[in-house]
Amino acid sequence: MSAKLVNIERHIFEQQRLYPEATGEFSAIIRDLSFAAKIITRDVRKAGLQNVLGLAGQTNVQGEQVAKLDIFANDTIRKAMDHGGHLCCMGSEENADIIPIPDKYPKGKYVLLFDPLDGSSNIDANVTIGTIFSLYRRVSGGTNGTLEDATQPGTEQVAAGYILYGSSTMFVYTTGNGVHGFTLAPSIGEFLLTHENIRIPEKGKIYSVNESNFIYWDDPTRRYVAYCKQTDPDTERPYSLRYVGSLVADAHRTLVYGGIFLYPADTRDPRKPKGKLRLMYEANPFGFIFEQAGGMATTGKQRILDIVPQELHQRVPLIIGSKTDVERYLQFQQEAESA
Ligand code: P6P
Repeated sequence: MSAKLVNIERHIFEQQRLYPEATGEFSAIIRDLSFAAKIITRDVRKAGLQNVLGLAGQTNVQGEQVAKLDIFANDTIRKAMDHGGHLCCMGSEENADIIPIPDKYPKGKYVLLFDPLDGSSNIDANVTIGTIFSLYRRVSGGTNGTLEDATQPGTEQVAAGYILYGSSTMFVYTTGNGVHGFTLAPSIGEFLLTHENIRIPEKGKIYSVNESNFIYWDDPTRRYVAYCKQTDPDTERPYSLRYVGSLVADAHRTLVYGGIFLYPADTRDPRKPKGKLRLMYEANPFGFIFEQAGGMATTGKQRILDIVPQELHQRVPLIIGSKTDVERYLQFQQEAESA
């Protein structure tokens, strides 16, 4: 018997029924995001043909300068999301300030934060890249959204997800009722449910970190990574190291296979033990997703979702993964604190 065909619209509509107070706005927002994902997929898939087809970053056949793919993705999401009447403002990795909703369009009660094309530096190597998004209810009054709406703690998220432009295009999201994955069927242009209620394995055998930063890590992180290389008493095998250098690829593999991904604090500046990754549109959405899938997300000192943001583009250390693996990392941090 063939699996039931559930597209993303049907799934979010059925999810909607779990929230009596929901007004169908989630459905519209996720639907508009999936529309943007299909458009970005089309151009990401042609990226390698720039010189032949005169696409992204070159002049096209009409001699027009075509935007680089990450700018194209940013513009695509803004145009797909700005007129539906569901958002009061947006925040993007590509824009220094919050993005207002044009006066000609109605304003809504949600705020969308996104990284339009994370890992885009990998495009020329044909490496998997992705879009990451996070959705909040507005907290400010008035018509237009404010910076206060776009800098809420991750615990306030009402939805989060990512689009993975890999061997296939996947749309993965949570609204707080599990994590669900959809795969784009190009022949019909629909995202079909392929990974219902994704659960991360309790413990994995893969650690994922850029080891070239070893000299910048704090001592507990160094000792934890050294531990991953020791023979594991349960499996007599050390962990395997996998690192793509594209957050959506590394995070998705960690979610599906289990293990741990780390982008630790850089201790060169002890006054600001920051990492490289951004809180509002990288760490928080993945924090929500990993906790919903039974995993954990921490800075090493604090639960990611509890962080009270100080600014829109704030960077934080990010450690996400299987509960057992992240807890083992935290043991190294706690031992150091109590030493
Ligand atoms: P590094 C890509 O540039 C990115 O922003 C994330 O997608 C990725 O996880 C990280 O940077 C990789 O950084 O320093 O290891 O190259």
